[in-house]
Amino acid sequence: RAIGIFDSGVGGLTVLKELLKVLPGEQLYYLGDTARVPYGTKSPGTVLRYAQEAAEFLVQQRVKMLVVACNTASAVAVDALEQRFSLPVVGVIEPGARKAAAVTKNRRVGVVGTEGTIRSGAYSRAIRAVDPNIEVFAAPCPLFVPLAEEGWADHEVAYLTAREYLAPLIERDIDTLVLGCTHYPLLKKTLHQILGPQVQLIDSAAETAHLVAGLLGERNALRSSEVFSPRYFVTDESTRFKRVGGAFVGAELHDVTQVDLEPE
Ligand code: DGN
Repeated sequence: RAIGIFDSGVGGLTVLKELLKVLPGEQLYYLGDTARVPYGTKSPGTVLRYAQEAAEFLVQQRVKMLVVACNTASAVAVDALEQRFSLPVVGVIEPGARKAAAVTKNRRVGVVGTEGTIRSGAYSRAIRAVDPNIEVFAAPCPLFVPLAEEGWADHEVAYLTAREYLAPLIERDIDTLVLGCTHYPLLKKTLHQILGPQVQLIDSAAETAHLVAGLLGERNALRSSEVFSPRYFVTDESTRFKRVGGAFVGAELHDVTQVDLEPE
């Protein structure tokens, strides 16, 4: 049975890409709610409802596990999904938070994400649950999402935008920065340039893939000789998803089906 991954749109493909690296022998089903993206600016109640509908769809496809690839949805929906469905539910916040708490030396951690993710305080809570002595400084960086989708992650505009957003975090002398949004791994190079080599970037997508691999027994899957290509489901027409998503994954996306999540 497949692993079900969902996100508000193309961003969660950064998580899918990491999963493909560590679990090439697993069938992946990816649902991008492209008709209702973005989740990052919406209220927690709306995001929770969207996440429940997305999860319901994947459960109907008989997936064995749910990966909530969207940080905004992970921040508000993981507990509710765990209660509603009897299968493992993995969000992206916990793995990124744990890694950040493990690597910080000066116990000053920065978190960047969408408005919704930062407003929820989910990363701060998860980091401080590991070590209450860590100080967490958070900054919403909403413009990173369209910059990444436009293919401008390494462009001067991205650099100037990032410099504005990161200035308050640099002032706080952070030594670790959590990339708390699906799109932000694409900006790693730009963020490194601004923060310098002394600040470690934590990629929640990669950390989540490692956690999933651990849960499934990584070695068994890696020994599998069969390599599956993912199936994609989207809620809007698929043209833009294929174009922008293809650039996120670094490969052409085949097998994309449009579906309707809204109850009749
Ligand atoms: N996928 C969202 C997240 O990780 O928070 C970003 C895209 C969005 O919905 N704004």
